[in-house]
Amino acid sequence: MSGKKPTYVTQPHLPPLAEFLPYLEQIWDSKILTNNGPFHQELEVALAEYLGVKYISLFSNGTIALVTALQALRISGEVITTPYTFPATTHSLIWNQIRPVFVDIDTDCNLDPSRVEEAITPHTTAIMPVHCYGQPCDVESIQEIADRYGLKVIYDAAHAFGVQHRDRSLLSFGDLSILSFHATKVFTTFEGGAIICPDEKSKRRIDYLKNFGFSDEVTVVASGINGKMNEVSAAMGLLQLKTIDAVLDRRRAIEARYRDGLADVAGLSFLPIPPETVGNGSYVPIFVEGGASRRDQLYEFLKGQEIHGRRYFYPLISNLPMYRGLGSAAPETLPIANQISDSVICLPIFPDLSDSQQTEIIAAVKSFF
Ligand code: T4K
Repeated sequence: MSGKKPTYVTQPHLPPLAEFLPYLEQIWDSKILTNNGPFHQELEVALAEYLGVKYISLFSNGTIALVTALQALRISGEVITTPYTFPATTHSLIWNQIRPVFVDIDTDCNLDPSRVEEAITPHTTAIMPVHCYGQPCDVESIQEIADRYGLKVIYDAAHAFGVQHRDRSLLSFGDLSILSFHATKVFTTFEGGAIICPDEKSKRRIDYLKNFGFSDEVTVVASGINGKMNEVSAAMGLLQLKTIDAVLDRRRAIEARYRDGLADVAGLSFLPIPPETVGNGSYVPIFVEGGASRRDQLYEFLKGQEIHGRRYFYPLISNLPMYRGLGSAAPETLPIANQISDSVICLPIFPDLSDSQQTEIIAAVKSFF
């Protein structure tokens, strides 16, 4: 231990506690703690407006939102998805008795649409891509394939809060998109998530599904789950929304400074900046040449200086014990995902990261190389 204060890959941006207390007082006064309470209703409206989407259904976390999105569209059989993600994406399929079919990613870390068609079988019902690090998937190509084969598209947009693509919300593409509001995310409600719905009818079904299937006090229309967001989380969301523009600006500025400060380092690269996109600075992945052992050396070197990057996403999901037996999980069929997973480190990025902390991180990475 160096005695130095650790810098983690991320950290929530918390408002002053005094600003949260009036919300808590309201909750204490009303004694409404959950079940579509007033803050929950207010946050759904405010978020839909802020994000520029039609309807939102709030959830207790992003994983239950994914599980419910698949239920809502009655997805079954096989779903084409990316191996380069957090376990929640793939696990949500298993929790619905759906077989994941892995397709390789492109160098942008997102599902490669040119590889999707060859993975379609008579059992395929949907495509579930991830906007990895908030970088837009090739939404047009994916939709074109889905339309041609009659498939649904569910985006795991856990990282994509506030991202604009071609002058519209990235969350408005596909049939449904899900968000995560976990403590480590750009916008947090402690734990939380959401499904972005294109119309009132799909929101209504999703609202039933997240509340055990109740459509009214005595009618249960589906075998739903408990996916509701509580009032304390919803209040946190309302408070977070007040500063979200400044938070996104700060994150984008930090990302730009990393790109600038490390631009000339040989043996290290960044993702290309996606065209026609306003990003959210949610993650800053760097890719280290020389294979996993070289990447791990950098990871340990930084850790020794209390700089705790994270290897998002390593190990690759298709190499995990519960998935590696699938035909589509063979490493030979997923060369880019395996290579990127062995080379990635996400650097610390969060609004309260100071310039001097970032200067130290940049200097540490440079000194390694
Ligand atoms: N789909 C995708 C593509 C996802 O990335 C995720 C979640 C999901 C779906 C599922 O959404 P949720 O069901 O989680 O809403 C973290 C998060 O737990 C997870 O939400 C996130 N993706 C994933 C990328 O990162 P870990 O295991 O790396 O978290 P942890 O606890 O190691 O935290 C990382 C660092 O953040 C810590 O070193 C310190 C800091 N931290 C963490 C927490 C929990 C804080 O400063 N405060 C905190 O409260 O998974």
